[in-house]
Amino acid sequence: MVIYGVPFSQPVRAVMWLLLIKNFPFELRLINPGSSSEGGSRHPDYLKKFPSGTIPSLEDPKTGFVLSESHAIMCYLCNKYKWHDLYPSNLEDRAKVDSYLHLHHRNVREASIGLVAPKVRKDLKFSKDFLATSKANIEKAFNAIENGWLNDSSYLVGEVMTIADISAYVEIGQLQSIFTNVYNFEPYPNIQRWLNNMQNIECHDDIHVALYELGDLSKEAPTMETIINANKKAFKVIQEKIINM
Ligand SMILES: N[C@@H](CCC(=O)N[C@@H](CS)C(=O)NCC(=O)O)C(=O)O
Repeated sequence: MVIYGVPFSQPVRAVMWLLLIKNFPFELRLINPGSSSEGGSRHPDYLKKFPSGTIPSLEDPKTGFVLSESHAIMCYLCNKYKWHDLYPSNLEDRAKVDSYLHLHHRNVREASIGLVAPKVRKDLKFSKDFLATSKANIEKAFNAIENGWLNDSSYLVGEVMTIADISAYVEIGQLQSIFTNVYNFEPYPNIQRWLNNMQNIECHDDIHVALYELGDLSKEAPTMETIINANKKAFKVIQEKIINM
């Protein structure tokens, strides 16, 4: 199985984390998000296979099957390989996982757009209104998670971690003080408890090497060189992990 993307990307990390947890070998092909140059997600060669021009994407070289969208990829892999521990076969539990996966877009996903991207991409201009709307969406989503999804359970859908938690964590987890340190989780004790649980999930550290490398972004933006080196180091760690499977 080939996965296209870079380790710093949140949805790419979600797909790779699932594959590492399942000890499932894959090839990571580096694709630069948003770039229309060769090797970029907006280059005509990439767009021919993956018209939405985003990472992650999956390609099965045996069948020629191609797929974009991290949630579709994770559900497809879980269905194909019957990973029902992470994507329940019970229809009601599965529907709850799906419900979170749909909610994630334009809600929890705003964490990257409204809190991390402005710190990392100094070349992009975000208007005050855009950032304020984004922050309001994040707060609304975090309140729903704090008071609803995690109110009386260890994970988003009950007592067992699912792909919903993987997807949520790559987005919310990146904000913690051990990584970018751009959000205060004090008002959210249930989310803090869940973040601590997720830190103990296997391969957590391997999948977050790029973030450990970038470090605290609350005061200073990383240079492009730091970002490139962080992705390179993370790529190497993931390659080693796959070789040793
Ligand atoms: N909903 C998509 C989001 C993918 C996404 O936004 N990927 C970013 C990188 S983190 C990307 O490819 N951006 C480049 C672009 O849109 O041109 C998913 O879950 O896969």
